[in-house]
Amino acid sequence: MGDRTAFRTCPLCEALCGLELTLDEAGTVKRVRGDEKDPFSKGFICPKGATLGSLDGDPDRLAEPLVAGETAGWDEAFEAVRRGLSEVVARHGRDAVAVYIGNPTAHSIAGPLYGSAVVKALGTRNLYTASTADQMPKHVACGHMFGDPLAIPVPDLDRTGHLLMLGANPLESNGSLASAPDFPGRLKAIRARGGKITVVDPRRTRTAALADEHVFIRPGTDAFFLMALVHTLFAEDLVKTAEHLAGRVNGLDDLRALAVDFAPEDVADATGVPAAVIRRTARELAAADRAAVYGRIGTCTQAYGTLNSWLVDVLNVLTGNLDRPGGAMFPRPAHAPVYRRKKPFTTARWRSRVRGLPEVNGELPVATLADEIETPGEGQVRALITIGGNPALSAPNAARLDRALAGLEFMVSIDPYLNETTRHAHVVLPPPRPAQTPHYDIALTGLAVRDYARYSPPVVPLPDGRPSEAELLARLAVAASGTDGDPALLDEMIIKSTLAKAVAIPGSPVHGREPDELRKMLDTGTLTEQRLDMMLRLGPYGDGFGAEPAGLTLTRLRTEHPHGLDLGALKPRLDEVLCTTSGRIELCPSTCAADVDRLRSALRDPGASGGTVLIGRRHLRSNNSWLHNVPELVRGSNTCTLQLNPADAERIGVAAGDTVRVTSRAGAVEAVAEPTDTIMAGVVSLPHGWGHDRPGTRTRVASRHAGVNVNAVTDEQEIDPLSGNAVLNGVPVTLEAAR
Ligand SMILES: Nc1nc2c(c(=O)[nH]1)N[C@H]1C(S)=C(S)[C@@H](COP(=O)(O)OP(=O)(O)OC[C@H]3O[C@@H](n4cnc5c(=O)[nH]c(N)nc54)[C@H](O)[C@@H]3O)O[C@H]1N2
Ligand SMILES: Nc1nc2c(c(=O)[nH]1)N[C@H]1C(S)=C(S)[C@@H](COP(=O)(O)OP(=O)(O)OC[C@H]3O[C@@H](n4cnc5c(=O)[nH]c(N)nc54)[C@H](O)[C@@H]3O)O[C@H]1N2
Ligand code: SF4
Ligand SMILES: [Mo]
Repeated sequence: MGDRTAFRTCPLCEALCGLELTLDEAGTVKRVRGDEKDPFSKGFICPKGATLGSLDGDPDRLAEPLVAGETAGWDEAFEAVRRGLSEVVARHGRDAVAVYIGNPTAHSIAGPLYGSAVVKALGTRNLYTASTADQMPKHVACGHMFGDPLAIPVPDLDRTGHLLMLGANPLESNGSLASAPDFPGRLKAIRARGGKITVVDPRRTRTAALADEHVFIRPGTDAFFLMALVHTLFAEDLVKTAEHLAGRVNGLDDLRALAVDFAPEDVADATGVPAAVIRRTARELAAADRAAVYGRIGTCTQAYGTLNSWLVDVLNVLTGNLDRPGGAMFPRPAHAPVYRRKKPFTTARWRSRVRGLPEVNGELPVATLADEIETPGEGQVRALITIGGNPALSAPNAARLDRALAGLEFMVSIDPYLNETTRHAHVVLPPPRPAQTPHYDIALTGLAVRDYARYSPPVVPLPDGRPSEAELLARLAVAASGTDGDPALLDEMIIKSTLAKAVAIPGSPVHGREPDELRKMLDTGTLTEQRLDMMLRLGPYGDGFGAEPAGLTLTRLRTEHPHGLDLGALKPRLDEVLCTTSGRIELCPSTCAADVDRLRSALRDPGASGGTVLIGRRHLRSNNSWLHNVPELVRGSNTCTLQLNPADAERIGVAAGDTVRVTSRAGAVEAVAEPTDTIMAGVVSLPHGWGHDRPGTRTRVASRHAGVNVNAVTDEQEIDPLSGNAVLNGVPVTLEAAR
């Protein structure tokens, strides 16, 4: 017996790369390469994927549950969870238990399939996720425009001839809300076929350097810039009433009226972008044969996050590029039935107790979690469940949240590490390592630039008695409900109700059939696999339980397509997607229109601009807060530096390597200066996810490369009002040389 090879999708970022793993007899991952046979990633890999073996074999990864800091058995740990949660619920009610769901749950099967069961079992209104520190504005904008917060158009990278990109740096991040393995290669291909890329960013990033044009913009002012583009399209009669969108768009006149006040000349000072550049950008966008506008986290995590997200797709509509090849298109994931009935999008079905912030997508803003924990009174949060999240580092004003976590009556975390957040937990339940975990990207294939499906079974079997993450979440849901039922019943219930609904809906491939008969046809694997099989078979490429004999099933995906299945380029599908009450695209939703008042007032307030502001950044070898324990990824020079323009460095009297004190309303942090002319004057940048110097953690490598936490400075009081999203970019700060 020697080494063996196994294949799976990389679970680390949104790029969905296929990996080829070499394992020894003991199941240790010895080498990782790109899977050349993956039809989507074609062998592409980045340094994070290449070091997945180190992450997988990290000796600091928890192998067993911790109860009160001591190693415990699984039954004992779950009993502690059941007791801890029921005591809080009995004393303070269901809303006293909050749930925080973090980023890695969007990269797993378990998160999307079982996360909401935990929340439902608790019956709490206090759900928080990393989405409100990320893309919630995009959900809100798409909810209002298309009726479905999950209907997010992605740039059709492989066919576009013109890409206008704002607040995204895919050469470091590998892309987001646009899953595209080898995003850098796809960008280069746009240029190679004669297309143009324009990047709008306060920093000249590696992505900007690759582009044809880089436009510096003052942080937080994209909405002015985008409005001026809209203004120019109308003013110069460049709005294309594309044939395929004719009669399907509401609100064109309202939009034209809104944009009147935002001529390029009116916004040039605020944005720092010359009026001539704005006009030219609008003209080029309108003239391009196939163009896409794409905005990412730099446009979301700011005070006008929803307006930005909305205006990006407004531009895609006005230039006739929405839902057409080479433009911005809606992916058609294999696991999501197209016939599901959707309720029209609304927000504010409830509000947060302390600040009165609206619910969005069933969630409250993470920016107010500390308020809810710290503020006494009826409904105060006394217990917390975290699932794959590290809000003690990732949330705005994380230092405050960190203190708040320490005061909870009970906390349980599903997490492989004892880190800045989970050190506060009374019980930590570690999921198995990636090699032992099955993979299917439920969340991300819905955002991919080609239709694509891949199922990766675990490459190493779980040891007896060790629960998978799906089982952990199912058991947590049972514990949260206060009962001691069989977690398997949860899957059975979901399968039963999904099939019952599917047979009742006219237009579904199984309309009129017997649910019991369908149930018997499901894959013979784990219950998780059976649920996935059901979803694929009911999906747009599925076999419809025999109705389309050549269609997709999980068995077929697993056995015939172990390297993944390419389901083709994106297809126009507005009809399948659109579910607004009017049945049309709402180009000027009233909520967005009303928020433009705020934008207009800010434009008239000359005090609003000026002063130093802080933004974030990402590095290829990092992934939020949790890859800093992988030695290969933190080797070399410190990347947690404060980038600032040489002019600003000179003004405060610091040189490279000196320490700068950065102070905001929320707090202060000291970081090493890295003067660079790649960043605008008046703007400074610190990456997030660092600050691993807290006591009580067990991430030995990360502790030696602690860095500082930028979220000690970001302000939890500043949010985008429509989405509740945190403002992590454009934070007003003052700088001084530290002694
Ligand atoms: N290597 C690596 N990859 C990652 C991650 C990681 O931490 N490391 N995180 C993953 C996650 S969770 C996400 S959400 C994605 C994010 O993926 P991206 O959105 O590509 O994220 P960033 O690389 O942070 O790029 C954001 C850019 O916005 C710019 N920016 C800041 N403020 C503004 C502004 O006001 N206006 C404009 N126009 N630009 C601004 C920043 O300078 C930065 O270049 O990346 C994912 N991939
Ligand atoms: N200033 C600033 N702050 C930011 C950002 C920014 O750009 N600037 N970006 C924001 C964004 S986009 C995001 S997405 C958030 C991320 O915010 P979070 O999701 O809160 O933080 P992460 O650092 O991704 O933490 C992931 C956690 O999941 C654990 N984990 C890893 N693998 C698994 C697994 O398989 N199962 C489980 N259960 N747990 C696992 C890790 O140990 C870690 O504790 O941060 C946000 N915070
Ligand atoms: S780009 Fe993302 S998905 Fe691809 S190997 Fe790197 S971390 Fe993994
Ligand atoms: Mo994110």
